[in-house]
Amino acid sequence: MVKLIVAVVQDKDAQRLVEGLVDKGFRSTKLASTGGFLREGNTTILIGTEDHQVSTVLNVVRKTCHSREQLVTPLAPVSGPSDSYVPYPVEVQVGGATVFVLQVERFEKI
Ligand code: 2BA
Repeated sequence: MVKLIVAVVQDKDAQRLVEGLVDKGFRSTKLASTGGFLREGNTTILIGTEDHQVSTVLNVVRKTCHSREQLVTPLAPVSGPSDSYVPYPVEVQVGGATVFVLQVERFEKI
């Protein structure tokens, strides 16, 4: 059975992840993506693999992707008085990786 692993990772970790996957013989596709919350660039990696290889792929992700603190300055509210609004930066923890493992109905190389 084939699985598709979709991993959203930080740009800083993407190259190491792809290299780690190549070292273990996995194929992957790297897509430029943007996080909905921070609205900053991140990287989405697609990995098609066999069921029994999923845990090996996840171990490579664990080894290569790290979580980091990031400061975010909230936007001013859309309604209400904006002159009294003081935007305090808040800290969010980003990553190591957000991973989805999907069942693949059919896989063909043509
Ligand atoms: P962003 O959406 O830019 O989110 C960056 C970080 O901001 C998140 O890190 C989380 O710590 C925080 N965050 C996101 N939404 C929030 C909210 N509504 N309230 C408070 N804090 C929030 P991660 O959770 O590690 O996510 C990193 C990136 O992974 C996300 O970037 C997004 O591109 C992707 N992602 C995370 N969860 C997802 C999901 N359920 N579906 C699709 N993509 C997801």
